[in-house]
Amino acid sequence: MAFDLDLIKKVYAEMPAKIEAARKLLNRPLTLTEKILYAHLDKAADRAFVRGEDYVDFRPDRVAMQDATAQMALLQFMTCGRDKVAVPSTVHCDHLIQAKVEAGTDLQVAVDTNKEVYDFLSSVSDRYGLGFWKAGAGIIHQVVLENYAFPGGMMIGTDSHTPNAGGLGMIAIGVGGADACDVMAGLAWELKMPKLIGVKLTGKLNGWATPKDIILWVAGKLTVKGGTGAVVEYFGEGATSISCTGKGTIGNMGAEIGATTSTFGYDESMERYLRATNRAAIADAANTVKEHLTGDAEVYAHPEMYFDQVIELDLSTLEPYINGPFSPDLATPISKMKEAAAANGWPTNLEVGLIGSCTNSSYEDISRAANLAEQAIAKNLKTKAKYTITPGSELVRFTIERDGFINTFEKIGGTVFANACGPCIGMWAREGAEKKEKNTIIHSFNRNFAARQDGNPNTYAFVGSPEIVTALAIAGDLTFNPLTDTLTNENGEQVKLDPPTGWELPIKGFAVEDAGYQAPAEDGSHVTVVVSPTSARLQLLAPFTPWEGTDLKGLKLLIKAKGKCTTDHISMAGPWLKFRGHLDNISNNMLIGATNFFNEKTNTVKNQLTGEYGEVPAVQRAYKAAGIGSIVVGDENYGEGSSREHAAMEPRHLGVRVVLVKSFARIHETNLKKQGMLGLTFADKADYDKIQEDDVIDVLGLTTFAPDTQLTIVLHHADGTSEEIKANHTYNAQQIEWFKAGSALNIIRKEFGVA
Ligand code: MIC
Ligand code: SF4
Repeated sequence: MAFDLDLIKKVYAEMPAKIEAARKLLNRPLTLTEKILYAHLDKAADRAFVRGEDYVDFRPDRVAMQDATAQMALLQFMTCGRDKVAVPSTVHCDHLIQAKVEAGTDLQVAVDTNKEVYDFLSSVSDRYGLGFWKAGAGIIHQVVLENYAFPGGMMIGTDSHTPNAGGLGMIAIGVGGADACDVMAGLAWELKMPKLIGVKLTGKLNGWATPKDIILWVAGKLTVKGGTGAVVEYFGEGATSISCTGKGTIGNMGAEIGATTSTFGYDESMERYLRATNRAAIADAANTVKEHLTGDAEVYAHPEMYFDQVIELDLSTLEPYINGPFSPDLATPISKMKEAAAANGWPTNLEVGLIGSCTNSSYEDISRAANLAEQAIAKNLKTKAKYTITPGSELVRFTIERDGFINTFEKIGGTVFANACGPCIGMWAREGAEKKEKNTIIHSFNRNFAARQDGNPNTYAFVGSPEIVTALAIAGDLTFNPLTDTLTNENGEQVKLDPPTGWELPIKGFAVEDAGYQAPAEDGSHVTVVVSPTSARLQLLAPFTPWEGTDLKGLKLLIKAKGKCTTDHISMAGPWLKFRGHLDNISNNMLIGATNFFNEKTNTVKNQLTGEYGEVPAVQRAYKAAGIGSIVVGDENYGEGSSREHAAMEPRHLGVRVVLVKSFARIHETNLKKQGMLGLTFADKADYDKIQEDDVIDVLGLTTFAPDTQLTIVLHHADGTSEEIKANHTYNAQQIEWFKAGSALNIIRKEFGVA
């Protein structure tokens, strides 16, 4: 069944005229990204937008949210006085399921322990007209790809890996909950017109190389910052030669280079996938506007004339990559792993191999991994490392069980976890992790920041394709190269694994008994949404206070964070996920993972009121109690990683006023703005070095706060001297209003007559 077919048909019906108008305006051939963006403008454009400069209002077709971010998004939505969501929206219960024993047991435990939150999400969905996917249905991005994504569409999702839907030719963008709230409330959604990176894929993957290796290679090339503010558009014969789900993997992990999103032109692989997932009607509709669902031929023939940056990759020569540890862009080709591990002292004994997640759990991925498992059995190899499988959806899980793959995995000692995020987001009760021993794991997920999977900062986590993860788990060795190396089997013979084979789509078709979907009530007005005032997990939101109308003076430095400070460092996941609906409680994890520049320690900062060192949230609460504002200073790409707006709401709630950094990751910067915070960057990055531990800081120029105008920062040092530095910002006129009102939501509430 295809959801929202009428909506999709409407998009396609209007598309040709809208694209024609854009073509006239730009007066040149168009990329796919431009076609989709210009076809989703809030108001018809009267000029071509400047990429990387102009803020533009869009009308996305739909919204998706996962349980860990939906709580905050919907708590915000509930305060803005709307009766029903304005565009089709869905909620997916996937992040709160802990992987411990195996799927069935773990799911039951999750259903019990998260009852209050699931009931809340289910009743809010019912009340306001959202589709609800129950715990066990699968991971948001896989479920969206299987049910909602469509070529040429535009969506936003409260999760940074929303670009997974680019695999089906969408512009799908990860955002914070406040952005989702705007769109669900029927408002336009603003984005800076992205720059365009073109990736030309030539040749064809062969042997052990997979779509995952394409994005691992791209991540190595562009780094975790390289895609910031840009959409990555893949094209070329190599792009059409890979499966739709393989494209999804590439789009998904584009989040790891900071890209706004990634996308691919509509092709036969997408048509096959749509038909296989019961959406022939969408494929038929897409076929009627085919030429609009891909970039113009002239663009792909001369990409350097139309993209801001072009990179080219010959898939025929691509070898598998392993990225990590601790960062997804540290790319090592498998043939160089032995050297790299020795040179860096990475522990090579592999303890666990984990496949699956939202990134890599398609039928194709699983069938190819199962082929390797079958080879291990046939060649009498004993699997040396532990091995786990996290299916991305019930549709995939049911089908792979029917086709015998789960049975094969179990024969090599594999454990199947629930269709959920599990180990990918620290929801992994890994035995012994608390001992914090140095050890190595490899997975086919997308992120490997320190402590992300099991809470142990000494776990060296590497990322590879499901095929490489499986081969390495069989070998139990990070430096095993299945392309060249042999293994000793149980008979003492040397055996070699053959390159994996599998099926793009199930020959017998997909099957499922209960996909886990719950449709909303036709009329939800009678549904009551309960939030207990004594709950530890849910808390109704009180609006943030507006700006006081003066410059900010006397701010205490809370922390000068050193080096990588991702949203995992600012608002840790794992055990803290349970507080995602309770702002005050989750604020107790604020910045506990960030390294204090002055003592190189985490979660130990100087309380300037007492001179003593304390935990970051506690010190900040002391400033709040004393009515003193504070400032957080950070390094490059601050807030990289996830979309969680808790990383912006916690400091806001606890009284941090300003975040001043060398550079921001896109979603986090927007989240700060939406919540009424000041997110600033050093005009001169070297000024980061001027910030001292006991600094008291003023921010001047706020009474004349205007776009493209610097603010002045005065540092009052403890020795009585002071110095002035300049800060840049990217606030436009509208965003300055958010700051003044105390948050973007305060403005919406006023517009809808709630405040
Ligand atoms: C992640 O992969 O880090 C998450 C958990 O999916 C996040 C969202 C969240 O923090 O809830 C993301 O990527 O946006
Ligand atoms: Fe879940 Fe991991 Fe995917 Fe995020 S990246 S949605 S935590 S599986």
